[in-house]
Amino acid sequence: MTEVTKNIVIFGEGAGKSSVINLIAGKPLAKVSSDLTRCTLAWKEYSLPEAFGGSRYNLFDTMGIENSELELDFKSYLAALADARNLIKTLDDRGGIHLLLYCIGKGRATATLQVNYRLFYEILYERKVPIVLIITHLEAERVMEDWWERNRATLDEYDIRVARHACITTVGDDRSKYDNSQRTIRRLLQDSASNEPVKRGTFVGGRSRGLAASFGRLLRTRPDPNVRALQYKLRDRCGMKKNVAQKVANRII
Ligand SMILES: Nc1nc2c(ncn2[C@@H]2O[C@H](COP(=O)(O)OP(=O)(O)OP(=O)(O)O)[C@@H](O)[C@H]2O)c(=O)[nH]1
Ligand SMILES: [Mg+2]
Repeated sequence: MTEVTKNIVIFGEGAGKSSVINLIAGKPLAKVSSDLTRCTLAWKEYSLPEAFGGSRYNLFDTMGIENSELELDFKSYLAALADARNLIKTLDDRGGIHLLLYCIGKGRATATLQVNYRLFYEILYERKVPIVLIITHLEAERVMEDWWERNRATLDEYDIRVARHACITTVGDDRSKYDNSQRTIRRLLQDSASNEPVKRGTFVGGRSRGLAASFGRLLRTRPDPNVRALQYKLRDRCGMKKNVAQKVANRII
């Protein structure tokens, strides 16, 4: 029987995305940040050396998405979103995606988590792809799963709904927690990745946008209604200010 290959995208702030890839692979494939500088500068693909659960896996590491309105940070925020959009298009051309991993750190659940969840899952991926939550940095917990018990009510309040979750550590100091984390996350991939690849499909406005937008620019008419609809969504669902939503919409349309 031929094995299917599943495409898994991992996103989130700099909370350990690359480390999670290495944990799943069981070897250091992806470069991990060693200081405060951002490490992953554009999406990158890693093919897992071993198949499990009857599938092979391609993991797509993405740029961290720290949102800040400081100009320099805002530029890299926009770059991260443009890169995420580019990955979706690439995967559409390659057949689609099977699972989204939202990777967060052990801190308390906050409103930023909600914004990023909505931005990626709801707006960029249009809720079409299964999503799971990975919580890292939990090695100091006696029982790592306790994080979930403490935070699940807050996640519910923020309306962050995921098919499954994994409370883990990616560091190997405590061998049994590390092994446990690896087993948990591999099982998660196996159980949560969709059987069929999902295509994100045409972006808001799709092909027709090109022509309409060019004419719009030529005639200096009002902006494309699809761009305006997206700006509205970004303001309404992600709480962005008007000028921020305009810039973001132009990067992800
Ligand atoms: N203690 C602890 N440290 C971790 C864990 N996971 C990641 N780290 C550390 O957190 C830092 C960031 O990890 P990365 O894997 O580079 O995070 P990232 O999300 O890929 O970061 P960017 O690519 O910059 O967005 C590194 O110093 C890691 O060693 C964990 O479970 N526990
Ligand atoms: Mg990284």
